[in-house]
Amino acid sequence: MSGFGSMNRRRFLKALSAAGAAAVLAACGDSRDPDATPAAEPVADEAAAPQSPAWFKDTSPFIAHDDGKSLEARLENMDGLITPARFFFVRNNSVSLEVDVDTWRLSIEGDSITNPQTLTYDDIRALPSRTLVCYLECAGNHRAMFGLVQGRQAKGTQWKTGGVSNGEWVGVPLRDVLTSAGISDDAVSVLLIGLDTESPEQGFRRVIPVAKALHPDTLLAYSLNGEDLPRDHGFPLRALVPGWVGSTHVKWLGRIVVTKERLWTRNNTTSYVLIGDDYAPEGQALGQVATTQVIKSALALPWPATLPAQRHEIHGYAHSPDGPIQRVEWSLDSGENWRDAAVREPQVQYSWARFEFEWDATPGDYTVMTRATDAAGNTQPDEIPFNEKGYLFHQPVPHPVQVT
Ligand SMILES: Nc1nc2c(c(=O)[nH]1)N[C@H]1C(S)=C(S)[C@@H](COP(=O)(O)O)O[C@H]1N2
Ligand SMILES: [Mo]
Repeated sequence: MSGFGSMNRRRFLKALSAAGAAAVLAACGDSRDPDATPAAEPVADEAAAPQSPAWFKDTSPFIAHDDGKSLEARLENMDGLITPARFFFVRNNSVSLEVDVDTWRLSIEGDSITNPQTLTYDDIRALPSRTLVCYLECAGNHRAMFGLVQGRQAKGTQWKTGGVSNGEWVGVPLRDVLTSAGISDDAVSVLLIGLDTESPEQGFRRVIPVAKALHPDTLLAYSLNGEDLPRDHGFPLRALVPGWVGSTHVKWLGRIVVTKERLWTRNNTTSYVLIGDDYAPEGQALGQVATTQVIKSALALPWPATLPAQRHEIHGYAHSPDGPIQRVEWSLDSGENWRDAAVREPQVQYSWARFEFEWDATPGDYTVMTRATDAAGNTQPDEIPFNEKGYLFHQPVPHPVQVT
């Protein structure tokens, strides 16, 4: 990979934690390999995010958050329906992994599995596959809005609108793999475990209920946008759980454990749980476990945006786990008055939808809002209750735009 000269990346990470970033960067002569492929042109006017050992991809098109784990996509870089992999957001709980596909194995085990399996990459690739266009969104996307809109900051990475992207995925239905492993009728929980040992819980893991695991659209995905899964997005294999929060889409999958008991781990008891006065604790969780995503919309504009006074065609993206987007409205006065935007075809299940509107922008400071409605009749609500970790914010987002 580029960016680390001849130093092996894993050693680089070890050295970083042992000696501290500054010393190692100095010893490497800034860690940048002058012969490496040059970074893409910075796509926004702000300074490029610094390259970090936490990721393989060029980080310059992103907003890199201070936690070193979150590359927020800039929606203004997106034009079509599919997010190019180089602009696709990344969220890690530790760092991106380099997995050797020749020695990689996926094990399927647990007390509800009668025929445990150890599958190779070739085994997976030989199975019948499905292709889905599907958005992937972090449960914390829009989290910053709790502070900006409700005046109460939630804990966690302060994502604005770029903790989401839309990809074309190819994979094997998890259902087929579980069926050949002899999943029994008494199965309750399916635990997906990643290989990232440096995450707070050894191997990032997330439980999904058996009904969702057996849904024919829940995939073990090996391809994004016609290419092998990029390393930052879980090569060689990740879960794709359409409509569910990003944390269920476990990357660098290594083990799947199916059990008769309902399983509780960090990621469904304290993390990825809606905690607050309006969320009654369920099971061993401190609140309601975040499972399906919620309807949202956002503008493909920098935050904040500055536009020249003229007629503009503005676009953005709306998505819902409950079916196609039927309507998107926009407002220039913080939601007092709404007009309809055009929602573009195609409307593919699980995909986000592109919307557009024309705005004859005259000088001034504006708060532009959008509000989506899906075919099932769900609309972005005026107000949602606060939750401590700031998941699933889906009130209309007040986008600051200055027209000069
Ligand atoms: N193994 C593993 N899988 C993981 C994570 C992780 O840290 N480790 N992060 C999860 C979270 S919180 C999100 S939002 C998505 C992000 O997927 P992406 O980085 O491909 O955009 O991956 C999920 N899968
Ligand atoms: Mo996430």
